[in-house]
Amino acid sequence: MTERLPPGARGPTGAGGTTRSGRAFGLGALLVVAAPALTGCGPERTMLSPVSTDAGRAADLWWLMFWIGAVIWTLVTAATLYALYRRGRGQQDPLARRRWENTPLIWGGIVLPSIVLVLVTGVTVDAMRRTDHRAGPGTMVVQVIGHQWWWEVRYPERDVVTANEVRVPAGRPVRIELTTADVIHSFWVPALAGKVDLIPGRTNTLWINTDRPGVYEGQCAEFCGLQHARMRFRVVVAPEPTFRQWLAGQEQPATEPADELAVRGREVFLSASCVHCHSIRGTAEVGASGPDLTHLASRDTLAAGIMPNTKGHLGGWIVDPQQVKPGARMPGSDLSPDDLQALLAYLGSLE
Ligand code: HEC
Ligand SMILES: [Cu+2]
Repeated sequence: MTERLPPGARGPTGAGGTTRSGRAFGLGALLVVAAPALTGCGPERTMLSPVSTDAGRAADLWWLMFWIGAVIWTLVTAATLYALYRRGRGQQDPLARRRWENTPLIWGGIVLPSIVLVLVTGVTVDAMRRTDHRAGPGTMVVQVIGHQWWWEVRYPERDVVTANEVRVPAGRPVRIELTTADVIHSFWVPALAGKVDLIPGRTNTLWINTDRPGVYEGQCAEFCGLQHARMRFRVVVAPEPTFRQWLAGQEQPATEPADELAVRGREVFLSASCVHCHSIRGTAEVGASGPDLTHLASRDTLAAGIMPNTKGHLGGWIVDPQQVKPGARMPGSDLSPDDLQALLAYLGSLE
């Protein structure tokens, strides 16, 4: 006789169990598919296409750990499936037999992890040692100072200050000296070098050494407050002559305004609040809490790499920075449209 269940009752493998595991599986699959998007790493900021020997070492480490992880994951999954298969067929769990009891524990729980951890630690320490270079005769020093939420960039050998763009010559070792004006930040240009923190009261160093000219995207990699995600920068690697030309230009004081509109723009700049926070060398050199604007027009981006340096974006930023970057340490302004146009003409002339 067949046993009948009352309507609505569930058998031992009832629908409840199936849908629950089905849902868990669906969620798992979704996470796997979404993972690359959730990391927030676009193709322009990946450490897997290195263009320097140092970044190559970091990428090699990444791949080593990836493959070790892949092998371990495969082994553990195979063992789990095997145990389930034995149980499903009503066989005794092989791991439960006395003779076996401690063997998998000793090998899988102690010996294997120890080998893996010692290996990975050794390889990592070696890579760290190799990327910590010594200053030589050709070394160039660039100081980078972190601010909420932008980067001050200084060339101490010349009297050059800029922001959010680190220009370096190709084929020469560059020592980046990292400090911070407020909280902890982290300097990360994945294609060029590892990641080093900017810590209050300390100077950390990071080396950039590549012979491949290009523009490499960087990002603050240590949560530092509201606009941490919009604290970007770029490293521009240029051939030596191009770099020298740029540096010589940056050394000059600000260009004198060439027409009446720009002259008026300079008046606006000097009479508005701007001078309390910004310097323009040769014009007003008091403000230091915001980026130096002496050669603003020579930069490609504005407000820590979040938008292109165009007249429209610049105007929008000056009128209402809080709209663009809420929390940014710059207040909005209530300039008249004429004053704003004059100011934009002046700032746009600061090549
Ligand atoms: C209270 C200080 C303060 C005042 C006043 C101020 N700024 Fe700023 N400004 C900042 C800070 C801080 C930043 C960096 C914001 C960021 O990227 O998060 C900034 C960024 C900028 C930038 C972008 C620079 C770059 O290289 O990305 C421009 C341009 C600028 N300010 C122009 C002005 C002008 C023009 C005025 C006057 C109307 C002004 N600022 C008033 C603090 C100030
Ligand atoms: Cu930061």
